[in-house]
Amino acid sequence: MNLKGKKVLVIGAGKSGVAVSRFLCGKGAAVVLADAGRPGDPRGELEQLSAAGVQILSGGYPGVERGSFDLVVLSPGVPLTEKPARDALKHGIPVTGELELAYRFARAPIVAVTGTNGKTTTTTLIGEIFKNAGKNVLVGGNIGRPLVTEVERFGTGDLIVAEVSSFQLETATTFKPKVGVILNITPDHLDRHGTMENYTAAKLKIVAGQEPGDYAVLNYDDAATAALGKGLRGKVFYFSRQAALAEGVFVREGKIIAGFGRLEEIICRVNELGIPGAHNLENALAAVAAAKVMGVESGVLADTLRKFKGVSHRLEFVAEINGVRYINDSKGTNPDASIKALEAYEEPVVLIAGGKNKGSDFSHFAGKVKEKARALVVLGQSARLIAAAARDKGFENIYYAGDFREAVQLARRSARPGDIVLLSPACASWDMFKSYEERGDLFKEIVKGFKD
Ligand code: UMA
Repeated sequence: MNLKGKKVLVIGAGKSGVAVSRFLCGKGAAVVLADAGRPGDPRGELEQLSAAGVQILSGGYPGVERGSFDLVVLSPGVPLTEKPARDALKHGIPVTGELELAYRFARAPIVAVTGTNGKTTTTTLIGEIFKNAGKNVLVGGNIGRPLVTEVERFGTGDLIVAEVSSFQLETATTFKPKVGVILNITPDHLDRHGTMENYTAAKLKIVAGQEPGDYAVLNYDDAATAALGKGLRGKVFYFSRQAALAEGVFVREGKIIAGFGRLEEIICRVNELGIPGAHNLENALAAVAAAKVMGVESGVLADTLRKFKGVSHRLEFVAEINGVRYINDSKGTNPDASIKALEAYEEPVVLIAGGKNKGSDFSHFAGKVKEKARALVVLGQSARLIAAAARDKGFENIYYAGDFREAVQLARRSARPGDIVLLSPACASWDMFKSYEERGDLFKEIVKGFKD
């Protein structure tokens, strides 16, 4: 891909757009970076880009006509229905995204991970496994580190482990990882994708372009995901928590086993895993499968699985105060993720939930609240929707919080010694925060301010 002298329009001046603009600039392209909003510039990145010759437009987009641009690059948060994307496609100007761009410049093989939930944990764990196996590894993507920033520093003997979202896959065209992992597919981002079919189609792109010699690692227990294995050209390697597989990674008698036809290898015992919950077992099985098809030795795998303690904002222990344990699961950004968080604990839970509504249905989640929670504190754009769903299930111990700080205080007051206060909002953070990280960090700060 020759970018020298090309006129490129980048839409969205967030993490992705800034990284893409810097990359394109380095390749000698003439870059216009446009944002519908008015993004701040706390780290002076936009100022640096501007000094490097990038034209920055905020509060709207420039017109896109035939000949005005050679390429349009969308940030993941920008849908294909935005005007510059529609106009570009109308005029035959290619539209792409950061994932595809990074792929075109990648020399290292890629292990890519998608799924509605568990992406970050699994990506991080796979990264750790390969690091422990002695590989030079780039871990990036949707996890918060745009691949394009560092992709060229990694050679054919190295490895890229990428978390990829449905948003990023939507603009991928030739992206083809050596190993593509799909963890699960449950309703999420329906406000963006419209239907489950569209959302699934975006996820499928991670393995759709694979060829013989590539691997598709799929969840055998998740019907929607398992079904995607039909008709792929890459080799399908399943993982399962529930069924013993002739070929794949599975659990038998409390042990994680990798099976290759008649050959079986015991990796370690399930109860040796350092991350809690059935969903994390699935993440571990997926990571083992991805590592095994790439030839990682079982000893390295077992060692990493025992040491790995999970990622921030995902069932992250914050503190124990007056016998109450506070858990930060700010990354629980859809109902299914928060159901899994609730299922991970035996103790009564005081749950803090609510945030930006992404078109989710909260009824199943509300059933789990009724089963597991002592109290529910709701806040944000979807507070009333969640409260109504809980009431429909016969759950009445609900508190409305005006802001985030009040929500944590209300949860503290409702909790009794032995309880868990769990922040797992089942919603995106974008109605009140810039990101789930900002939301989780504030939770930790407030909790750490509580005195015994
Ligand atoms: N913007 C527009 N027009 C639009 C929408 C947004 O101009 O139609 C502008 C906004 O005003 C803002 C900028 O675009 O200034 C934000 O771009 P973005 O939403 O793509 O966010 P980035 O900061 O670039 O972060 C993106 C991913 N964000 C999203 O997919 C929403 C980050 O994933 C990712 O870590 C980062 O690129 C680096 O690759 C976050 C995420 O929430 C973690 N992902 C979703 C998820 O995991 O559920 C998919």
